[in-house]
Amino acid sequence: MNSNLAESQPNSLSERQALPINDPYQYFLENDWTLVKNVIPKSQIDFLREEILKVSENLDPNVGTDKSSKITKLLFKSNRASSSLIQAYKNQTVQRILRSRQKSPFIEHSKVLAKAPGGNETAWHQDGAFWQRFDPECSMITVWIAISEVNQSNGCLRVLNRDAEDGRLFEHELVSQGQEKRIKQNSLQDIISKNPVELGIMEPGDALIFGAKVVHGSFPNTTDSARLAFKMVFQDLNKRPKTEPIRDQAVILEGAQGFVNQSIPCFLPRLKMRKSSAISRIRR
Ligand SMILES: O=C(O)CCC(=O)C(=O)O
Repeated sequence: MNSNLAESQPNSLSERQALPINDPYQYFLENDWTLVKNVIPKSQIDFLREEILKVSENLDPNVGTDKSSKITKLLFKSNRASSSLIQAYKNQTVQRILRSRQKSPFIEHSKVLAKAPGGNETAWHQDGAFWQRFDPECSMITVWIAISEVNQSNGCLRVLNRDAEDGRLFEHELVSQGQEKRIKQNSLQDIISKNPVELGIMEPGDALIFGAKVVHGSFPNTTDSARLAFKMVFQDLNKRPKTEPIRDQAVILEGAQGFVNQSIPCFLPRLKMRKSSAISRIRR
């Protein structure tokens, strides 16, 4: 857990609101992250939240943000829930953003991210530090969708805006019994002092979208309710190293406008999966 930043900037952040972003696509091009409003309509979000809550009774506050794949799989047993997530993927702005970097995006992985009441903060990190083997160019893009309201009290994301050091992947160290990584403390102090922190304050259905080098983390959840989110992480099929087979849970669909995960069984009949040819393409 990284307490240094929280201690170094407690008050400057307490009154802050989310940035108003007028042109999310342009903002992404300039900053490597952005916020897109309403990628899942409010009418569908309540259902998604209920579905997640049904299977989220035993969240552990000590793990920061719970990333159980069991919850994700259970969620996707519901056709209605999965349709909402397809809708988020097909959102015009989300598509423009993904396509600005990726010719053939597929879901490399997806997770429900539930922060329990009392859940710890998630330390400052860059996702690229976790993915170097299979995403050496740091080209993967995360679409992090708020399922509940997300604010500073219940553990919203916080991101650092780009600066002159843009393009660097910082040194990380393992924390939380090797389950998480954080940027090493000496680098962190330096980065934090030079870069503005922005908060991902979001309404249910909004999406924070960010590249693999964006320095980010999340606040602790000091409320009595779980903070719920869902993320889909996209990779360009062409950027996957030939030596790294697509993980079992990722399925490539040729000819479809996007690619889905094997842990989402309800997608498969609808989109007529052609897994074997795609995987052999990847392994070539
Ligand atoms: O959802 C959270 O609290 C943290 C998520 C995160 O940092 C990540 O997925 O990289």
